[in-house]
Order: sequence, then C-alpha cells, then structure tokens
Amino acid sequence: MRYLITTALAYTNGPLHLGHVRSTYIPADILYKYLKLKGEDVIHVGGTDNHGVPILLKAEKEGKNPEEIVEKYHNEIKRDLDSLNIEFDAFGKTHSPIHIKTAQEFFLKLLENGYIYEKEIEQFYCESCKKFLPDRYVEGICPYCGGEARGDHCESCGRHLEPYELKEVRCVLCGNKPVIKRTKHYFFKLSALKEELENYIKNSKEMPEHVKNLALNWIKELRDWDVSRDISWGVPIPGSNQVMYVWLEAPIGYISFTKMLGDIWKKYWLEDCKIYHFIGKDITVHHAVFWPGMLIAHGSYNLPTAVVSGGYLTLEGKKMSTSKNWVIWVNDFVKYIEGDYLRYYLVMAAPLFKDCDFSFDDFKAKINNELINIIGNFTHRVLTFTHRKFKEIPIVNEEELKEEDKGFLKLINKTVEDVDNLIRTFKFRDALVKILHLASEGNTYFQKMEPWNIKDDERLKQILYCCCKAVKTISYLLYSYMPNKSKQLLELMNEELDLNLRGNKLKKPKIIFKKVDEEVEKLKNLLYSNKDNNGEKMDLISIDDFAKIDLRVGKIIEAEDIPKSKKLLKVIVDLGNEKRQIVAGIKNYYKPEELIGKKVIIVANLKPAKLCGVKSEGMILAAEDDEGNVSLLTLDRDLKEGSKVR
Ligand code: B3M
Ligand code: ZN
Repeated sequence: MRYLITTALAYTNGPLHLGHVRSTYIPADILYKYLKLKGEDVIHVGGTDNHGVPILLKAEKEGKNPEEIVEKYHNEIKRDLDSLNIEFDAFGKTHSPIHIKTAQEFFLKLLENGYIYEKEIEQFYCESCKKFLPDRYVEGICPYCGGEARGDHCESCGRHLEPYELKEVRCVLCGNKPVIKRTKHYFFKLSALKEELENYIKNSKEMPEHVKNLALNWIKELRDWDVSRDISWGVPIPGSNQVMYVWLEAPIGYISFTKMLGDIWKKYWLEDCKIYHFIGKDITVHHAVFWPGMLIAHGSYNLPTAVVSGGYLTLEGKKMSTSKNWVIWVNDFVKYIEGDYLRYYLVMAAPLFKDCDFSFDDFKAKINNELINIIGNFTHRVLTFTHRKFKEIPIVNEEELKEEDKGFLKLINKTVEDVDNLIRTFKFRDALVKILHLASEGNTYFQKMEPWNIKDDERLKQILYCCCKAVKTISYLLYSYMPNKSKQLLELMNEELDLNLRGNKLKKPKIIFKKVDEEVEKLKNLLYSNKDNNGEKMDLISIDDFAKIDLRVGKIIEAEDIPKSKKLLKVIVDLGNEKRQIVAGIKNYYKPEELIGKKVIIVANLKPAKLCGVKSEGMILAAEDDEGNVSLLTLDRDLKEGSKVR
C-alpha cells in the first residue's frame, strides 16, 4: 500500500510549543517511521502556513515585513521539529512560488467547474488606516458574554463570531471605529456539495468516529464559504486584487509541497494512495468538511482517507496561552531534557483523541517509574547479565525450549502483531502500553528463571536467548516512538533495526535510560518564574539590579532642535549640583519650548554616547502606550532637582 502522511501547517507567527507536537507532529512521525520501517511506500509532507491575518499582525507588532516574519519562524519551526527527530520528505512554505501556482490553478479549476461565484458583501473598513478589516483586524465586545473578543472569535466564551456581530467595534491597528463598506467577494459553493460530502464521510472506513460525527453534524447546515479577502498578503486571486482566504489555500499546500518531490507527487495524489491528515482538533471541520469539499469540486485528486485529529494539551491543569506565556516551547524543553522522553510522555499521558495534561509530576513519574523502571531496567538487566556470562547474544534452537520459554516467545510475537494493528489504526498509546507490558513480563520471566542460580550453560543460554529476543523486539518496536533510545539499544547489541537476532558480540553495557529529576525542576522553574499572579510574562530582576540604576529628578532648562535628525531634541537638564546635556527622542511629541521648566526623571549613570553627532550624558524617561502616544515622566509633587528616585 502507498501512504501520504501530512501534518497541519504551523502558522509562522511563533515557534512550536508542546501542544503542537502532542496533537499533530509526534503521532504523525510515529506512524511515518513505523510504516517506513515496515517497508511501505510512505512519505511525510508538511510545512508552514505563511498567510492570514495573525501573521500580518505579528509583523506589524514587530515592525517587520511579513516576509521577514515568515522566514524567521519557518526556520524556528523546522529547528523545533528537527530537535524532536520529526522527519519529512518535503517541508514547504505557502509563500513559495510552487504553492502560489498550485493554489491559483486549483482556484481556477473550481471557477471553471462552477463552484466559485461572486457576491457583494459588507465589510468593515478603517478610514484612517485606509484598509479593509477582515477577521482579526477588528476587536470589540462579544454580544453573548460581554467579554473582549476578536473579529472571528471570543476569547472569553469561546464562541465563533462574525465580525459584524461585535459591539463597540474598533480597528486593531489604530483603535478607531471602522465604517461599513460594500465589496465584492468570491464564494465557494459548499452548500451544493452536501450530499457528496455526507456520502464521503459515511463511507470513510478509516475516519475516526469522533471526526465523522463532528463532520456529519456540520454538514447538516452547510453554508457557502467566503473565500476572498481585501488584503495584499496572501495568494493573489487571478484577475482580481484580492487574495484567497488563508483556509482556502493552506490545505492545497499538502499538494504543492508533495510536488517539491518532483513527478512522483502524482503517485500520492492521483493514483491509489491512502492520505492521512494529522491535525489538532480545533481544525477538524476544515479538514473533514471544507477540504474534502474543495477536492470533490476540483475533481482530480484523492480524498483524505482519515483525518486524525488530536485532542488539546493543557499545562499543569490550565489552558495553554502564548500571550500569557503559559506555555512550554519545544526549544526550551530540549535544552534540559532529551526529546525522546517528551515523545514517550506525550503519547503515554493520554490517548491521542482525548485531551491531555502536561504536568511536571506526572512527567517525572511516567519517565522514572514506568519507562525507566520497566523498560530501562529490563533491557539493562538482560544486557549486563548476558555480557557478563557470554559476551555475546546466545542463539539456540527454539524447538528445544521449555514450555515457559515458549510462552514468553509467544508473547513477544503477539506484541509485534498487536503493535502493528494498533499503530496502523492510530492507537499509538495502546501500542506503547503493549511494549511496556512486554518489558514488564520480561522482568517477571527473568526473575522467575533466576538465571543467576543456573549452573548449566546450555539452559542458561536458552533463557538469555529469550530475554535478548525480547530486548531486541522492544528496541525495534520503540524505534518509531523513541528513535534515539532505540538506536542506542541496538548499538549495544550490535544489532540492526529489524526483528532478527543475529547473536553478535555485545558491547560493554551502559545505562541508556537515565532518570530525570533536576532537569525537570529547572524546566518547571522556567515556566513558573516568568509569571506574576496573572500569569503575565515578566522578566524578574533583583533589588540589587534595580539599585544599579541612578534615577534623579532633573529640571529642563534649555531645549533645542537637532535639525539633522527626525526624532531628536537636545536638552540641558539641571540636576542640582550639575548640568547635563541629554539627547532625547521626543521631537515628534514635544516642542522645545514646551519642555522648559518641566521636572523629569533622568537616568543619571548611563554611559555617555553620541547621537547624531551630539553628546548625550543620560536619558530622560518617557512612557509609550500601544498606540504610540508618548508622555514624559514628571513629578506628582514638587521636589528639588537632584532628588533620588527609589
Ligand atoms: N495554519 C494552524 C492551525 O490552525 C493552521 C493549519 C493549517 S493546515 C492546512 O492549527
Ligand atoms: Zn485603523
């Protein structure tokens, strides 16, 4: 059989956190590695989603252009995936020529097939920004709960919203109240596909039940889909000045990125092939309804065989939030703890389709008490004992084994079979439990056989043969879950990544599974130390750090323009016992004459510097809000020049 595995395209507006890898990348990579190991024709295709309003907003926030933001986070996302050993055959960007071309062709085909039409709609428009404001470009008050909401979604009550439902609407860029303008948009005739979609879902044998139910529910009330946007960042719609809605073009990325492999892309999209989309559960509808709808309307490509949607991950019992910094970034995790342990834990913590909590205590318990006490202990025990006795893996005739040995071998073979069935049906946790169970039974067998009391070498070889076979099988089956650990075990045995036992010389045993403790505490501190009580991000400094800054009250006695500079003014400040010349970037906010006589706060021990060729000995403090309004810090009560601020 041929398989195409895809993973949701991460938005390039930040690096990856544990939530991304738990729901999507780790399970997909397990299936991918497993099928490849079995010699199947399988590829893993993924990449990043570079369009859409969140990326534009991020770029505007960081004062960069969207291309720069895309480049930066694309690289960070790939770095994070590499650090967890998640492999791809193709990893693309939606802001790439191959994708833009593929998406445009796709769009034209939908148009040609009569599935796209134009309709006039009303849209918010900001007169001061001269921009249409789709989706998250507006904010306001949720009509249902009264909380703060974004254009398409209320953070407080979680409802999906249409922008026009919001109360007290404002433009996220400038805060002004937008007006309503008419504009023509393209619509995708989703409603015409109701029956076909229903049949497709009902007949999808491998589609998980929960995905089927959700999709069938959604299909009951299918509405046509607004698929164009009046912004410039995105895939241009041919013959129009609009771009495609990001959710129309992003899934086409699965096809575009497969094309990066050359002509063989056709095998996966046009010929017989199973397509599995791994995603987080919040985007199930997009993959199980909208995307198949697009594929049906297009008419040439394979439809998804299964949409594998993983549950949410919470962190220490609380919802993850990047804005509140309640999140563990993959890049921080792997600084302290091996990626394989994360792969193990995130599979073991809960079945994929269920929500799951990452807790430090549970992480420690699962790694130390399960993985290490059971798998680590069994493999180490067998390898050290066998090495001491024979220096190599004994090979014996299985026919001559005793009943109890044969029983154990049967369990080994059964585990291989069970794991195969379970992984192929996305039951990654159940399969891992089987592997753990084999190790645990291995420990029991070893204990019961008491090899340390056996004087007869031939009998001892039989027992150790069975044990080594179990260790080899465990190492093999662990490969797709913990590739590094699996390789390390096989190396100790001088064995290949397969199920045959060759009877090679053993290397000197060493401990492969090491307990975690301090490193978990460090990671935990990292998460907790960056928060105040609201969970907001704060980089804490000590009182001594603060004391290093000499803050003083100063009175501005002279101020003049620096004509060469767009931003700077030259100011003379009286600090009581001395006068300082300071260059301040406040030209756009204050006229020189307004400044004279003001008492302000000065950083008095800043290293002198030259700005625009003018010497500056200190800094005047000012505050700035999100909208760029600036105010100097002045005194609430009058105090003498030179007074210390503390
Ligand atoms: N970029 C990320 C998300 O919503 C979104 C996925 C696109 S997959 C085609 O998780
Ligand atoms: Zn505006």
